[in-house]
Amino acid sequence: MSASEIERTLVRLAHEIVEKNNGAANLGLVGIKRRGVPLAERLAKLIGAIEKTTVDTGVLDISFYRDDLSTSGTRPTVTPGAIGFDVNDRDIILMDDVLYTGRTIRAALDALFDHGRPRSVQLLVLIDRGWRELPIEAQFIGRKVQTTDREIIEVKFNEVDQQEQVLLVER
Ligand code: 3GP
Ligand code: 5GP
Ligand code: MG
Repeated sequence: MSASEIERTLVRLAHEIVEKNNGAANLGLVGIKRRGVPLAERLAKLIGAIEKTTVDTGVLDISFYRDDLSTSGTRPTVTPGAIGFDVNDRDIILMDDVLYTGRTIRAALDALFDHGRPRSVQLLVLIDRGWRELPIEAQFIGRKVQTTDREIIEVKFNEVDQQEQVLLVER
């Protein structure tokens, strides 16, 4: 995906979110570090422009909550209390760049519920690359790409990478 394809996809997703949620009044967007964060910020801007309002955004760092850390060899780190708004009774849209096994999202739900009890939680991903290991699906999807185990999705965002594109690459 080029920069303009990413932009058009995000515009479509913003409209889908507003349609499904009858506006933006109760929404809160939560990005999963790292590249879910620019996604949440951009969608908050787009939805805010459509609905002429401001949309709360927050950040989740889920590395502490993953269930496979023992095999990853890295020390877990936690950013405490980073969501920054009250999630109780809100309609929360979790955002990540790529959905794969679903383990990150399961962990993100754990982390989110430590902050309160949302009215609903919906999931947005830019790319669904298949290979789920848990019963987790996204409601808002940029693109579905069936990958092999030798392929990964390279996501580059200006805010993080100083370039803007999504590529399917060999490991
Ligand atoms: P992100 O945190 O910016 O979203 O999971 C840590 C990072 O490694 C993620 O970046 C993700 O984009 C990148 N990554 C690329 N391929 C893979 C993969 O196959 N598995 C995992 N867990 N992360 C991957
Ligand atoms: P999970 O397997 O838990 O669904 O994904 C783990 C984390 O790694 C998530 O943040 C997800 O966005 C990221 N991820 C998994 N596969 C890929 C991939 O192929 N490319 C990129 N960029 N990120 C990935
Ligand atoms: Mg990610």
